[in-house]
Amino acid sequence: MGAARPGPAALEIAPGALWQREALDRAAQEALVADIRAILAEAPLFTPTMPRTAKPFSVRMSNCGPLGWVSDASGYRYQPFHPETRRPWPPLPRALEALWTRFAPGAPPPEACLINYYAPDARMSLHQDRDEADFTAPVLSVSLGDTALFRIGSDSRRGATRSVRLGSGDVVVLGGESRLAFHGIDRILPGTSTLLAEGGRFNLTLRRVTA
Ligand code: MD6
Ligand code: FE
Repeated sequence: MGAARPGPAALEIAPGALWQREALDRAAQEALVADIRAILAEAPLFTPTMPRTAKPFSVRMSNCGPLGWVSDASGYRYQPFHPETRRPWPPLPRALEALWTRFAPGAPPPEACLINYYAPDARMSLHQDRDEADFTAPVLSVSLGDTALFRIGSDSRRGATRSVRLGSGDVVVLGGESRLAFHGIDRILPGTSTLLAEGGRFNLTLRRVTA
C-alpha cells in the first residue's frame, strides 16, 4: 500500500456536474487501457454515421456491457450486439463497475459503456445524452490519453457554456440538473499524454439504459 495522498478536490463545473481530476492514478489507467484493448480485440472500433445525412463521425466507437450505443441510417439506439460482427458486446470490466459504485452510489448498475476513440483530429459536437429510458441515474465518463477540451452548458442548446481540459484519469459525472446538459469535445491536444502508444484519447461513458 502506498501512503495516502490527498488528490485534487472534485469541482462542480455546472449544477450537478462533477469533475474529479485524477480519479484514476497512472497504474489504474494502464490497467484500464489493457482491459479496453482486450475488449476492442473482440469488438473492434467502428465508424458510426449520422442518421439522415449518413455523415461519418470523426470519433470511432465500440461498447462493452449488456447494451451498446450505436448510430446509423436508422437512428441512435442501444442494442445488445456489435453492428458489424453481430456478436454480443464483451462484459463490463470490474474496474468500471467499481468506478460506478464510487461515483454513482445507490444508482442501479450500469448497462452500457460506450468507448469513444479520438484520433488527433477528432471532435464531438454539442449533444445531450438522451437515448436512455431513465434519466435518474447519472452518466459517468472516464478520460484516458491526450487532454481534451470539454465544453458543457445547460439543457438549452443556446445556453452559456464553460470549457475545461479533461486530462487522463479524470472522471466527469453528469447527474441531477446536468443529466441533460449539452456537452461536447471541441478538440483534443495531441501529444499531451504518454498513456496510449498510438496517441489520441479514449473516453468511456457508463450509462444506465433501462428504467
Ligand atoms: C468525451 N463525453 O468526453 C465526450 N457524455 O469525449 C461525453 O459525451 C459525455 O463526458 C455524458 C457524460 C459525460 C461525458
Ligand atoms: Fe455525451
